[in-house]
Amino acid sequence: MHNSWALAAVLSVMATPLLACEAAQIGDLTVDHAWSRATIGAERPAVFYVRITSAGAADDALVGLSTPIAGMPMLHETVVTDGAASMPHAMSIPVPAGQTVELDPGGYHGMLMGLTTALKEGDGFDMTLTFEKAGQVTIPVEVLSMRADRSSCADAD
Ligand SMILES: [Cu+2]
Repeated sequence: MHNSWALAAVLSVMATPLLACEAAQIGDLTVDHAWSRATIGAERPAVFYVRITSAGAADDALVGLSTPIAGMPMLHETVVTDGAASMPHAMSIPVPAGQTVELDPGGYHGMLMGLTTALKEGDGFDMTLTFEKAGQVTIPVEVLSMRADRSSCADAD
C-alpha cells in the first residue's frame, strides 16, 4: 500500500513536463508557451522563453524571474548593433495593456545563470515570474533540444 503511494508521488513529479503547454493566469495576464533549451553542462547559462498576453486596461511589466534550478536568473535583451549581437541586462520587460509580448530567441529572454544541473531535452522545471502590478505566477517550462527555436506548444494553437 505504502509502496503504491510512493510510486504515485514519483509519477506525479515526472509528469510535470507534460503539463508544459498549460497556461497560467495572474490578474489580467496569461502566461504560456514557456520553454527552454538543453544545455551542454551546468556551467553554461540556460535560456527561458515565454509568451505573456495582457487582457487588461493598464500597462504592466515583467520585473523578475525565480526558479529552483538556477541561482541567478536574469532578464536580457538581444540587441544587434552593426551586425554584432550583445545581450544587455534588462531591468524590466514592458507588457503593454491589451498586448502580447513574446520572450523569444531574437529579443527579450531569460538567462538562467548558476544552474544547479544541466538541462536535458524532455526535462521540465518551474519558473516564477514577477510582474510589477499583477504579482507572481508560476508556470511549468518544457526543455527542448539545443536547436529548438520555438515552443512545441505553439503548434497546438
Ligand atoms: Cu542572454
